Amino acid sequence: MRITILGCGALGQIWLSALSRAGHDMQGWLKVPQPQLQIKVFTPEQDSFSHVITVNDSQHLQQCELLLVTLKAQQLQSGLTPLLSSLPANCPIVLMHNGLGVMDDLPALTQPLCHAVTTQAAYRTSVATLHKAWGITQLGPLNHAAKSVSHIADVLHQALPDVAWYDEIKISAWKKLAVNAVINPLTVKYDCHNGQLMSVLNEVNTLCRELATVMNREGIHTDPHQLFDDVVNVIQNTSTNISSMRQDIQAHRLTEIDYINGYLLKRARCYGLTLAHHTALYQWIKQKESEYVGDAL
Ligand code: KPL
Repeated sequence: MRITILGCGALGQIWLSALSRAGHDMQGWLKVPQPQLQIKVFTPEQDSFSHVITVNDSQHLQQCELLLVTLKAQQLQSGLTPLLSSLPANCPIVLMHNGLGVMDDLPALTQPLCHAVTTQAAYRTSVATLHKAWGITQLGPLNHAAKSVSHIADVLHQALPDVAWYDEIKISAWKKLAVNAVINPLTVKYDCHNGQLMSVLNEVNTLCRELATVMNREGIHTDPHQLFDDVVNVIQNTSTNISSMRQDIQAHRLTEIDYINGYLLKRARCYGLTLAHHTALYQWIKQKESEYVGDAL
């Protein structure tokens, strides 16, 4: 299959490597074009794979059969919009990012549009990309045209398992948003690894209660105790992680806060709810971002 990956950071590179090894005709799409992309990826078992990947080939894009977008939510509009007119009208687009609400930023699309929610963990060092831990990926439709492209889940599953198709991807996306809305900003507030949040479980509990009120209004049946247990599980299972938001703050990049806690607060307002603790966390992160926002734009 002819596949383009837009966004060649750590997550994009583990997919580039896995899909190349599965025999697909791959290219990467970069904001700043370069002749080719050399990548080296270590699997969780420490096997290493090196690839030289074609970059920004517009002919490849015009014949593309899948566009996998691993840009962060805040980069999507400016990254994806310029590619749409070259992309075949029936080419499925898979958006793989944290958070919700990007549809509000995008123009109307003819292409089938899917959302992928993943727990695959990867990060980059100066010399290689490390696929830190195997995760699962849930894929589902964001528009009507995408209801007939569930075979994409099999293509992705053969390269980097586990991948499964979910017609109700909104449920998976909200559950992931809930985890990110608690862990990510708290690790910035306390400048700590995920595992150190075990010492602020009262705060975790309060944030989960606020989340559950909005999720239930959204039709995602959520028990605050269950949500708390789920978040604590992720804190324990990713205890040595530096959350993606903390990494963004450390690198003076814009964070995904508007698509995580910001989206939650937007939905809460629709139901006349005010979430005092999520509002305070949101403002905390926006304040941090504003200290370097000139460099990040
Ligand atoms: O998804 C994550 C992130 O950092 O964005 C968690 C689950 C919090 C793991 O670090």
